[in-house]
Amino acid sequence: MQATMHTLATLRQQQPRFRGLEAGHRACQGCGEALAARLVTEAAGPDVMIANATGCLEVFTTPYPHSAWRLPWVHAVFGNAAAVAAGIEAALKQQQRATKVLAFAGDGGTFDIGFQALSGMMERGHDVLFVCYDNEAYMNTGVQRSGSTPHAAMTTTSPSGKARMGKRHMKKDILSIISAHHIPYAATASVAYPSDLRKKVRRGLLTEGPSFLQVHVPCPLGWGHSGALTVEIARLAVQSGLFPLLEMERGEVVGTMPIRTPRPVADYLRLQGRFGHLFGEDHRARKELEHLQALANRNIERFALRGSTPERYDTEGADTVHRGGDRWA
Ligand SMILES: Cc1ncc(C[n+]2csc(CCOP(=O)(O)OP(=O)(O)O)c2C)c(N)n1
Ligand code: SF4
Ligand SMILES: [Mg+2]
Repeated sequence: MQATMHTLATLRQQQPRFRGLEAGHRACQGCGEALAARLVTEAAGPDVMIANATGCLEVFTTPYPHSAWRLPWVHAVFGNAAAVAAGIEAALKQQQRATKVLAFAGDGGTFDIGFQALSGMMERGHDVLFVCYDNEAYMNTGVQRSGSTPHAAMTTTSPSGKARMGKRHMKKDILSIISAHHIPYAATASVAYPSDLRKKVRRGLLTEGPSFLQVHVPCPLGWGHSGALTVEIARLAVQSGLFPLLEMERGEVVGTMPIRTPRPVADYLRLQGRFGHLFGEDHRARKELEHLQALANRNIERFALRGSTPERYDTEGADTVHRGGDRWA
């Protein structure tokens, strides 16, 4: 039997799925952001353009002269991904082209420095899907705290010691701030639930006007865990109620992923070095743990997340292992 000769090009042609982000980039092992970007671009398909803010995703995919992107992609600065995406969208509209526009940014490029550009883009009604890869700190520059860093998490600028136990302040409720713009579609997603994530990307892209997706992406380096635990940790964030999966239309919650059996927040926190000080001898630790548990309980109550019966689409029934995206012609 004659062996088929494969080149890299023929192997790629035979791959059933579209891959917008190619293997061979320089992210850390187990990087949740890299996995999420792959899933987002798989779901979005080839007819898109991306404006990407400065941050880990930009840096590990494009060390000059290489690029891991198989899509039209442009680097925006740290604070203006939404403005660049809005400009691209306006130009495409003028040319009467149907290509969709995505903006990518980390939590720093969304919650903090990128927020005014994002707010303006939403207020002007641009047809852009803004994806925030939320790893809860400024990872690219060495793990500084951001407006998204959770209360009590340790970063290089919110250390734990005599004066305080990690970050003093609360994680910003970005979804509420976004929903105050009354945009047609906003949602949260997690790398632990890829089918749910892909569905939300498609919904965002099908929506006319601005849409927003906040994806929870563990960062092994900044969170202090093994890269092998990325998906498990992301899943526990959802199952504990600390990171609820929601969909909103024009500011109203229209969908949630029910939690079948809520897990204690301690199960999520103790796997991560950034919360290690909460499990030592320090007498302040118990109070902090109670506080974080209360935040999770409040989410479960506020969004009525408690599932009463096992459902296919809940935190245990939802597809967490099915891999691969759509086939694109
Ligand atoms: C105006 C400006 N200030 C600071 C920086 C340095 N800087 C580049 S990326 C970054 C942090 C990015 O954090 P985030 O948006 O959360 O993305 P991550 O790297 O965590 O994915 C910082 C502080 C910059 N490039 N421009
Ligand atoms: S530092 Fe974190 S976000 Fe950046 S590449 Fe490594 S794992 Fe990914
Ligand atoms: Mg970040």
